[in-house]
Amino acid sequence: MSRVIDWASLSDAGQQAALARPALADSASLSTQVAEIIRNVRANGDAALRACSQQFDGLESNPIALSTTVKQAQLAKLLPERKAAIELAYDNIRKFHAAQLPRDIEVETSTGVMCQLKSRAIAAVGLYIPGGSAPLPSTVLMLGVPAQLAGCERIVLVTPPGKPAAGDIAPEILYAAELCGISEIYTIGGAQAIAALAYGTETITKVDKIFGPGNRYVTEAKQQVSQDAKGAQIDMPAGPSEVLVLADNSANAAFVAADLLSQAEHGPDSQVILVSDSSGLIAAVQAEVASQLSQLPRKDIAEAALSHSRYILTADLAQAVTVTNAYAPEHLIVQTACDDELVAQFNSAASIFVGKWTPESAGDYASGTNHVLPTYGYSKTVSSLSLADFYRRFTVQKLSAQGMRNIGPAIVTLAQAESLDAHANAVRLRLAELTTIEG
Ligand code: HSO
Ligand code: ZN
Repeated sequence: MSRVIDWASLSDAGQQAALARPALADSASLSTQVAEIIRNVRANGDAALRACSQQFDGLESNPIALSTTVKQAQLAKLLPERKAAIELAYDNIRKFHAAQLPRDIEVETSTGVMCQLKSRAIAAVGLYIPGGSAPLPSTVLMLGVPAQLAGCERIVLVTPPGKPAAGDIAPEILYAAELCGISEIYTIGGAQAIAALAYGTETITKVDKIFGPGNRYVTEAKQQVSQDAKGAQIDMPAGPSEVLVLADNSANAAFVAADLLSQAEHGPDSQVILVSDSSGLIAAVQAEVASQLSQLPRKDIAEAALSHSRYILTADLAQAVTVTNAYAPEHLIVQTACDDELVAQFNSAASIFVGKWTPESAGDYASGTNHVLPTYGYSKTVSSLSLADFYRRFTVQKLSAQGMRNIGPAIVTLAQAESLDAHANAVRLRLAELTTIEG
């Protein structure tokens, strides 16, 4: 169990260290390995993908494209209560994202000068759905619902091949995909899947933008393809998942512990932090964590994450808010006697969960908000995934003769100030023509 950090007793450097994220280890060799996988997929297409399935997933054969027959056979296994739960989550996520529909705007900035801002769906998007220790149908909904609402022409889903056969994709993933109108599904994962989406192979046509969480290889591959103009855009940078709970002595220690553990079970590198002005609450939460942990099937993973968890005692709630803002957590849960007052003071969390009835699990699955969020402190400037991420925005403008008369002289002056004479001429010629017409 981690020791309690007394915030007020730390130096500035100590405070910074207490909130530091783990260094993303081994990045030089990771980036070389990933670059080699990408090179291989670009050079050898499907054959490279099949070789990767053999090497990394231990599969003798992988047809890559999921067939309708295999899909139907998997879907038949879906339990009715799971189907209903997926439908409830789908409806709420759809409602919340449908309300985010961008509207085109048109503004006449000066008389005769019309400026428009328009949004159009990105044509082809690729959704990466992790397999690994837990397949995540909820992530299909978080990515698939906005892609569907935006009206992307192609929505491609890739997910690791499954065991023992390549088509063993969880029925929950397939049903969530079906609700989102996704029919193009490929059984590949890892950096090779990102390479295939970004550059295309014989079977997979390239996409414009890649979304979704993944392990270190997937994250690194997304970074690399996004830096290549011939590659693909990506949703956001990513690091290990995090939760910070801010609680006072009015909080329910069992609820707080359960929330910390729900993040800890995601992976050994998950970040879990409790900030409180009450040493009594911290002690109660630590006791609860110990007892709840022993019951968890994924206790080994959670325990590994908890070994670098932090319990921070602050002098008061104001200091707790300062700590929270400095850390900039991906998920922030607040359970105090004055939640609403505190919410107004948070300035850097990606997704905030307010009050004892609002566990992170609500937003992870079914309340309607998106669970694809910036981690690793990026939430200071990067936003949580929203409908806007599935669009590109562009502008349209049109000047009438009157518009040219109105702003032309100012443009000439500015062009001269920048010593860009050709720019000035493009306007001068027109102003001269207008004088001729007017006689
Ligand atoms: N907490 C994860 C999302 C998730 N949780 C999926 C359960 N399933 C990252 O926001
Ligand atoms: Zn989660």
